[in-house]
Amino acid sequence: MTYAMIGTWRMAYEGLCKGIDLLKDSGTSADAVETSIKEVEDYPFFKSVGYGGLPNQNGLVEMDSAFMNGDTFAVGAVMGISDVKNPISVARSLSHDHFNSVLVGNGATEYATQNGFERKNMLTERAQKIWRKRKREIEEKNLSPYDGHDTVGMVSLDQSGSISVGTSTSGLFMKKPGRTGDSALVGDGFYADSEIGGAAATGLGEDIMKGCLCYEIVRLMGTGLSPQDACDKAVYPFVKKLKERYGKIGEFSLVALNKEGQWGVATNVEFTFAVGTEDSKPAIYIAFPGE
Ligand code: SD4
Repeated sequence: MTYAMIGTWRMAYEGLCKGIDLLKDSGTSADAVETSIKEVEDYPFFKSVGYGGLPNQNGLVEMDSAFMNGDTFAVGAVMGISDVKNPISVARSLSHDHFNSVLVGNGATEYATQNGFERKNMLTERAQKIWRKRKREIEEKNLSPYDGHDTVGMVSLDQSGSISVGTSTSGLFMKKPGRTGDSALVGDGFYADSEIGGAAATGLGEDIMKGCLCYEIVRLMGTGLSPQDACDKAVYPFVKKLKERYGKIGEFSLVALNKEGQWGVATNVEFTFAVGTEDSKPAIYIAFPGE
């Protein structure tokens, strides 16, 4: 059996290389997802994930993360968790529970603390500086506060045919306390079914969730479409509909992988992503808005 992994944005690359190494050595897709996302969460210069992530309106870094096992459909997720080093590990741990597998705010942080997950002040000096500057600009120039957001999403296929997916983000910069997006919502920001494939999203969660886009991509792959055709068919007609009916639309990008290790992407903005497969070394690619 083959193995493969796809991740959103340039920031996914180093983590994805680690994930691919695991998969090559017969590691599980779940370990590949967790390891690769932890790498992104730990890197202090990515402004939208984990340590160094930009804070909310009140200056607090509130993070969303999710994990899904495509063999069992087990899902674990945290929303608005703070002061925890690796939200993805908390999400994966929660996926083992049938009850209480999605936790928000203080409850998520409390679970992490009680279960021995490493605590950490995730707000860096650099993130604080950017926050202060942005706050000034917003006040002086009367700008929209919401500027900048990215999620790392990883979809992984291992040699036993198992597919897992994970996401992690500090969400929309300057978001209101308690705001969440698509990244920890199953079917919206992520989905996996090992008999078919998996998908992950990045972009303006408020709009991604309107289309349940990750579920839709996996569903379409299940009808026999390639990951690229499924991405095209799920995303572009929805972009068109949303523009027509809602009037405006945020930026978003989706990645997909199927059980043969084939992949696809769809985006309405210039988008970098990383892919590694049994046949092609990990590399960074760029996609342009399609229709
Ligand atoms: C959210 N989807 O919170 C996330 C953020 C993101 O590119 O991915 N932005 O809405």
